[in-house]
Amino acid sequence: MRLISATANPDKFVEILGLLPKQVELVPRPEDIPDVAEDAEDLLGNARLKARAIMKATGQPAIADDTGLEVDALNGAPGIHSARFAGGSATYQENIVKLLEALTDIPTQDRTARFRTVALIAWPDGSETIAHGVVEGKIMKDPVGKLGFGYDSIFLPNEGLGKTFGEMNNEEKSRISHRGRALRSLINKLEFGP
Ligand code: ITT
Repeated sequence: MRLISATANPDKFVEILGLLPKQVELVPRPEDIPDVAEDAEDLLGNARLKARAIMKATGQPAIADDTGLEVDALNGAPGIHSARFAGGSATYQENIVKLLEALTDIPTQDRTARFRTVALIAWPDGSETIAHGVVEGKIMKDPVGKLGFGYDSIFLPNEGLGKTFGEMNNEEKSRISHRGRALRSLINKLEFGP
């Protein structure tokens, strides 16, 4: 099976590639496809916008993931605005600085948060396959670890034996991560030939 990746984020592409079984050939998003405006109300809506745009542009099944970091002390922010928390073209580092500043006075026990992913395949016949994944954790007071991407260095998963995602390689992270869970659930819904 051939799936076109809808993500324009190379860090996400590498994680998704590592999660798919050998029966699936993941093709990078063609570079000539323009940016897709992610202006839906929720993760599912944005995943759908991305996957459908790439499916329509290529005529092939396309896979998208939309992910948000929900911080309880900020009433669920940055959520669907995670990529642009510190502004339209914010870097990972600028987003982290803004988030840590927003949580300056919040004590450890109240720094609870979760990553949530919706993964979606848009098929050329108009149908969809959808799956969800969540990982619970806490926001650190300072970044720890240089692996991963995005907010990984400040996210301490409850199941991570004391390591942040920034201290885990892709395999360790994917075992418990939002994206790992969503992609495994998505794959379980697909039917492969012998
Ligand atoms: P595409 O929409 O092109 O796939 P994106 O980077 O905009 O790429 P999302 O909207 O899903 O992807 O993610 C929003 C942001 O959330 C992303 O830019 C990162 O800063 C952060 N993020 C997503 N997944 C993450 C992960 O596994 N670990 C840490 N941060 C993550």
